[in-house]
Amino acid sequence: MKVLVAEDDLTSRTLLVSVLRKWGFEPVVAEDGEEALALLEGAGAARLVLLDWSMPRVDGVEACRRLREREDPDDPPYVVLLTGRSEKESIVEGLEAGANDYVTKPYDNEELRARLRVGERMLALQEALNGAKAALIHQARHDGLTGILNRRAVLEELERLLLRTGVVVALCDLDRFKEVNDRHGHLVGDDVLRAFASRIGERLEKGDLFGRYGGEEFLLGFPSPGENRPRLEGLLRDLSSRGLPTRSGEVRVTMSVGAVWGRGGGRLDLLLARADEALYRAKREGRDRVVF
Ligand code: GH3
Ligand code: MG
Ligand code: MG
Ligand code: MG
Ligand code: MG
Repeated sequence: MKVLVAEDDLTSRTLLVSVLRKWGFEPVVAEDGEEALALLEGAGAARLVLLDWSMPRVDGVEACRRLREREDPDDPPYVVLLTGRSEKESIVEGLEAGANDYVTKPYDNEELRARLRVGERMLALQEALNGAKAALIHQARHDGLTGILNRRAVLEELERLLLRTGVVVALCDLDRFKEVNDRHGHLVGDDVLRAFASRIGERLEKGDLFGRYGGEEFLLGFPSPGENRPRLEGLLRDLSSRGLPTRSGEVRVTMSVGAVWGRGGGRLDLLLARADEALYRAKREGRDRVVF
């Protein structure tokens, strides 16, 4: 792990660097606070920081304050002030400036090493937290079965497209899906829904939207009014000509689609109602078709 060492005194710096190397850290060296701030910027910078207090230009406490002001709240560096100032007021000032820890010189090697390990644990905890947060955010927007956008997310995205440019909304409903469940069981039905989502997903282009509206109903959104009928018909043919892989072999399904163009600035609920009417017509006219 990289450790940034900001220390103006050559002897202290050399000692610190050699002991850090011995412990397996990768020291990055700054000779004052300003250099430290520059080295701590950007991706790949050290997250563990050792700051001397008294340094020319920008001192350690000031560097610490500035670090805290500009830090990404999801990726704060772990800062240890390492200083000869041992009076209580300085310790309080250093910690209030945002230091995570405060070590006085002359420091004991074993203690410093243990305190750096505390820093590593804190950084690992932050990383785990970030991972969990990212997973939760993903879960909140994606359907658990198929992995595509869930109802809320796809409606949000359609709303956004509708505001900006207008959108073609295609409401897709698998035909006689109840029979798939009745014939093969619900687990195979679930496999079909997953395979369906990935089959459609393969054929999407950048900027297209695709999400699960609910059950065996899906929403597609295309940002431009042209060329969509042949694309939707291509999806239908693709679906009806090749079975979808499931745990008990291939299952062939078809879908019916109601598609409508929504002009920029229109209302999504009205657009969806029109798509639903078109879908109803597609079902009534024999299924496995698109109605615009
Ligand atoms: P239609 O052609 O008129 O759309 O007929 P359908 O059978 O597809 O329509 P219906 O709305 O009567 O039935 C939908 C079926 O989809 C019933 C329900 O059990 C099934 N279904 C909905 N969600 C899931 C799911 O997550 N997994 C499985 N396996 N089945 C689901
Ligand atoms: Mg100094
Ligand atoms: Mg349905
Ligand atoms: Mg159906
Ligand atoms: Mg139905």
